[in-house]
Amino acid sequence: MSISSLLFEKASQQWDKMLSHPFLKEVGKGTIKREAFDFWVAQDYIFVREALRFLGALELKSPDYDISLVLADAFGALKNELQMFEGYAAERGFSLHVEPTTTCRSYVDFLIATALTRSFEEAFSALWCAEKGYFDSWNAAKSMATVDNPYRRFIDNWTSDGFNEYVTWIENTLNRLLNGKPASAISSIEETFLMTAEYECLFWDMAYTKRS
Ligand code: MP5
Repeated sequence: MSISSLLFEKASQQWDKMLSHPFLKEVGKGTIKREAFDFWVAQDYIFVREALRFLGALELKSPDYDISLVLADAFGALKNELQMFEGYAAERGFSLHVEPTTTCRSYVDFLIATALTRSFEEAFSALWCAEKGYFDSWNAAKSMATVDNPYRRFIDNWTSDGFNEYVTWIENTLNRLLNGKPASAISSIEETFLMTAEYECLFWDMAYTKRS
């Protein structure tokens, strides 16, 4: 069994919780309360800004040039996402300059600490979890969405062919890097992957309840 399948199997409970989350259902149906959606926008804006640092730490530890180049493109994708959030907030007339919730702060601190203090592979598994989590989550919302869904730009962003390719590349690269590693190296990667999946669930809970 590939490492990615193993990780995915271990996190099946978190994945089920994530994909059946009422936030995503209501985004898909277009019935989510605007305040809850806007709350998520402001918090995810903070997440993506901090993700630049996480990616920077990964880039610094990149084991080869091919990986470095793909990560370099990912910075551009983050910049486009930040502009998407800024455009939406400007249209809706709310400020993105808010304090991070405890969940948001803890999640980004966890990712950055992982990238700085653990192996590249371990931090890369957290990246895969976060990106795969968003790809699957937004596809779950998409499966319920009509063409006139008000959140279409967000749905399209994380369900695009380009994003799918990026997520698949992370998965294949992770499998390549971990092929033949001893079980002891895999166990801490499993822990990090599971913790990231937990944080993904908590992030949806936080947005839905508009609480820390
Ligand atoms: C992502 C995100 C996806 N924007 N927010 C959370 C809470 N998890 C994952 O990352 P990216 O870099 O926006 O594709």
